[in-house]
Amino acid sequence: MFSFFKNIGRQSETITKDLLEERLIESDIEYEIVEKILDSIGNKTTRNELEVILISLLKKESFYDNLSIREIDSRPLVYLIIGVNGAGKTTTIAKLGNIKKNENKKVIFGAGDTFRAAASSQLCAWGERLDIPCISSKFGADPSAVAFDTINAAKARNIDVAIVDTAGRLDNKINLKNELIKISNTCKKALNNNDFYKILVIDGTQGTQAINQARIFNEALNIDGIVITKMDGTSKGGSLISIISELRLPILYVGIGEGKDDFIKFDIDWYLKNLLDYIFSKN
Ligand SMILES: Nc1nc2c(ncn2[C@@H]2O[C@H](COP(=O)(O)OP(=O)(O)OP(=O)(O)O)[C@@H](O)[C@H]2O)c(=O)[nH]1
Ligand SMILES: [Mg+2]
Repeated sequence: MFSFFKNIGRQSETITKDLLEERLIESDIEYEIVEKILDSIGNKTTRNELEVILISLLKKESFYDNLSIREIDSRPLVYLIIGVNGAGKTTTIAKLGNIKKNENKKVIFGAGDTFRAAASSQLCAWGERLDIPCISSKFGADPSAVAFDTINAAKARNIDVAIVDTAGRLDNKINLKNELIKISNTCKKALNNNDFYKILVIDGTQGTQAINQARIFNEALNIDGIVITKMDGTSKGGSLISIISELRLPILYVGIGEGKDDFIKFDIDWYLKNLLDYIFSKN
């Protein structure tokens, strides 16, 4: 079975269309994409031929041209973290904060999920463990106000990176999309119109469902990049293909556990190599 972290072993030169179909399905690639791949090959395929097809799904126009996040060099650098309920946003904020801290950056957290009573304390508890200050407000407060206060605190305390949490779900009366647009506008205002990153967190075990949700978030706010969580909970990495090929957004990190260090930088060439190794493995 295709696993992100396993070494696959001996490789075949070519494989038949039938075996290719089997392996693509096994690795959790959406059938629509499987069909697209199968349509572009003959009865057999080589690794090189398949690599070209996958590259056209996963990269920009050329092999050397990866999807990458746009450069923003304003200070404080703000990350607004969005995604559905339970995707792993708060944990991702802790992991990202930890990485930035290890790069000797001063970091602050903003507990912008005021919808769930325990959400603020969950993020601020991470802040305590990581020695990162955390701005929070009371349950039910306006999340935009928390974002505003966090950015202002970052400015006042000369902090490099501010990471703001959001709720994945809101009261029916409040439209999540409108709320996210409001927080986003507030961040921009607090930054005197400077740009900031909007990062979408997706649960990697959710497959197609996650993509549908991602599409909605991306329509509401133009997302800059994606973090895929819980890849330790699935041996299959095929859902990443759908996410990249459909959304055309860079994947920044992959979550591989619940701890602060269970986070790896995503490398598309490494991913592609592992996927091809699996598809062409002899066993
Ligand atoms: N195995 C594993 N678990 C993860 C990973 N990332 C997050 N989790 C767990 O998934 C659960 C939900 O994570 P949270 O970070 O609370 O998710 P959230 O998106 O903030 O959830 P809400 O605040 O309810 O919207 C927690 O139990 C996390 O420990 C990961 O990469 N691997
Ligand atoms: Mg949360």
